[in-house]
Amino acid sequence: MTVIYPGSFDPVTNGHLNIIERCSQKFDKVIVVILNNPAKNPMFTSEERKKLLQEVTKDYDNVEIDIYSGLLVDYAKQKGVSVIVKGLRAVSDFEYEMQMACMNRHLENNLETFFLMTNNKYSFLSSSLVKEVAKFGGDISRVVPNVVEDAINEKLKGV
Ligand code: COD
Repeated sequence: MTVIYPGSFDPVTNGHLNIIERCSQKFDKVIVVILNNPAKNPMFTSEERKKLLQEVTKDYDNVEIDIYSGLLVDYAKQKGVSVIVKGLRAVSDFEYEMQMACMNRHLENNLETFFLMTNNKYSFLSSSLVKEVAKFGGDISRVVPNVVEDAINEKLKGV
């Protein structure tokens, strides 16, 4: 079975990577797609996010990285995939994720969303917090891959 793991990935964290790794072990193919979340103002361009995701997933043969501009349901239809995977960190994620899952199924009846619980180690982790900690000089070396840490620091130098 092929699944789609959608997100902003601005940038990819060890929490995202853990979900990707677990999906790659359970499913035949995982398409990680970078989409636009209108509520967020990204630090990285979609192409930069794609490069970082490609770099940190290069050891997984069944993981593909893509970018799409538009509705997730349209992307899924285009790819012929009917299962979306999302990660859940805390109760606070639940309401928003449930709304999106229901709206996506409302738009495309055949589309299911499977949820994977975060690994406890990463339950506190989000791209936004990582960027905030880095901005104020905190240590992010244990929450993102090295290449992502370097990319964030590079961006912050340019601010
Ligand atoms: N542990 C486990 N899971 C995690 C962790 C962690 N530490 N961090 C993040 N995750 C999960 C999130 O819960 C989410 O499922 C996924 O990883 C991606 O997270 P983000 O933060 O990178 O991405 P989001 O939440 O901003 O993604 C939102 C989308 C871009 C998927 C959404 O806005 C969307 O579908 N946009 C396209 C337009 C569309 O179709 N809109 C209608 C939606 S109903």
